[in-house]
Amino acid sequence: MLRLLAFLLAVYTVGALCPFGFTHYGESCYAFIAEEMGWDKAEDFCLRKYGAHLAEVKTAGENKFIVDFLNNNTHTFYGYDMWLGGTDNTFDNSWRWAALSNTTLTFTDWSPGQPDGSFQGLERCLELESSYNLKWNDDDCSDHNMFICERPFNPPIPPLPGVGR
Ligand SMILES: *[C@@H]1O[C@H](CO)[C@@H](O)[C@H](O)[C@H]1NC(C)=O
Ligand SMILES: *[C@@H]1O[C@H](CO)[C@@H](O)[C@H](O)[C@H]1NC(C)=O
Ligand SMILES: [Ca+2]
Ligand SMILES: [Ca+2]
Ligand SMILES: [Ca+2]
Repeated sequence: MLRLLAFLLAVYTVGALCPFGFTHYGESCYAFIAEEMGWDKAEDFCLRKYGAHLAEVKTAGENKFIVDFLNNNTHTFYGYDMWLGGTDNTFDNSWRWAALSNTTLTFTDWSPGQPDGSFQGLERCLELESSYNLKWNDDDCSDHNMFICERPFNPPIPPLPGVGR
């Protein structure tokens, strides 16, 4: 019983409320997936495997967290582009976080000259482009990229009875 309490307390205090392999930032947990696939397959992977979606990056702080994580883990991610959950699937430069919330992009971090839809007008999925210092780029959705899944951080569990009072 004591051991169980100690375990619960440890989980509680380190805030380990993201699933294994996920990293916590703000209200969300993120998994950085070192497998390459097309945008649709990547979204499906997040959903099937983790009940998550491709990441929706809505603030400068969230963007910085993701870029910092990738720069801190260059042994795995250096030189790879990373899908995010944004698409322009109506071909009219109306970018949306289509994977989950279907809201328009508010914060953006486009690389200069992007989005340019340059692949025969078919670049309509959002990525962090390694050759643009992980700034945002539109690219062909069928390209095989690594990607980032995001799911909500579990709400804090209530205080344990008799602990910390
Ligand atoms: C990146 O590394 C720095 C320096 O060790 C650390 O302070 C920061 O929390 C790390 N950020 C992420 C998102 O891993
Ligand atoms: C997303 O929102 C747009 C604009 O409101 C709407 O036209 C579109 O049908 C929505 N898509 C989905 C999948 O809900
Ligand atoms: Ca988000
Ligand atoms: Ca690319
Ligand atoms: Ca582009």
